[in-house]
Amino acid sequence: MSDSLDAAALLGMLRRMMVIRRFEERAAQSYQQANVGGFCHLYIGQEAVAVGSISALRPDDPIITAYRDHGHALARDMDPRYAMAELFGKLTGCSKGKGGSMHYFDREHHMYGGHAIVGGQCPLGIGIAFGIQYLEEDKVCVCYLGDGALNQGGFHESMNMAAVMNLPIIFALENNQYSMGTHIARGTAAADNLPAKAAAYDMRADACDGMDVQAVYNCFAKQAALVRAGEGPAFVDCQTYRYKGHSMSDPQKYRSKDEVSEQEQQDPINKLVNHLIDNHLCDQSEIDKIDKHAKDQALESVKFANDSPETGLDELFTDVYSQPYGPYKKGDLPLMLRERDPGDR
Ligand SMILES: Cc1ncc(C[n+]2csc(CCOP(=O)(O)OP(=O)(O)O)c2C)c(N)n1
Ligand SMILES: [Mg+2]
Repeated sequence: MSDSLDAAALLGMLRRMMVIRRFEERAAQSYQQANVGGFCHLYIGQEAVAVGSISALRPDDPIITAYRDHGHALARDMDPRYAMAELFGKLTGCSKGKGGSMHYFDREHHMYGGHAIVGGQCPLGIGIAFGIQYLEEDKVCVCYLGDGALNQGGFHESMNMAAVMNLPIIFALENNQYSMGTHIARGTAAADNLPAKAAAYDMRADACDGMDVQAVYNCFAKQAALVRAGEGPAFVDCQTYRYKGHSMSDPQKYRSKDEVSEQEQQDPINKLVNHLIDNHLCDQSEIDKIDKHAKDQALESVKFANDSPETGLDELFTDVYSQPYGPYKKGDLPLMLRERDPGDR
């Protein structure tokens, strides 16, 4: 680890990583207790990517990501209570309980989802970046994607347009080596030469150790400064690993326990803790305090989610269009949007 960040900044990043880790543990437990509906993809192991990169941005730089989105929302300081309530499908959730795990949104913190279609966030990301350019704002959009998205057409179209239009965007590859059960080497051409993906579009490529929060921070600080200076978009390969299954229902037959435990030796939270202690930047009691606070927040988020009201049917048609009935007149609504007589089945 390099040491360009001071103790306060590092402790801030540790706090965020611990909040994510403890939140995800409670999310897993809540899923097992059948309190979470739908899919649930945990971010455990990848915390340094969201925290390091988001710490290097300004609070109003927009971010957009795929369905493994809890970490990004929490790194952006979403209240864990609103994050947990979303998993529980409650009205107090960040998407009013209508999006679930894969569709976190937080307009206040410039977090634009949470998208379930692999690579689907890339065209949306360049749209956000185009908006920044068009309005001449001093912002950088970070669009996160998994290694599985490398093989999606939308990713390549977005890389092309970003390069052609010199858009203010960083494509942050969260290279956790697996796309569901498929290792990157099996499913992705040029897996050992990912800068080639950017070279095809004459785009700047960079890489960082995604298990080292400080390395991620430094890489994104550098790339964001270049984007702001008008040097064009970038592609960053963040080499990371997910410790849990693809989703909560993954028996993980495609990798050995030894592989996982070997990767656990690189744990991004332990790495930062060791760095802080070894360099006398803080003592163990301070670490314990941060962890205790993270655990309390996670527990509190579960209590809040449990106690929150269910999302009612009256919310079914809200937040779909910016106008109440979108392009339709109320009387012309298509069947699925029409107010139905409960007896009319
Ligand atoms: C277009 C599309 N194809 C397939 C799927 C099913 N699917 C969901 S997640 C996933 C794996 C994606 O892996 P990766 O992009 O590496 O992200 P990670 O889960 O590792 O974060 C697939 C194939 C989907 N959601 N969208
Ligand atoms: Mg992956």
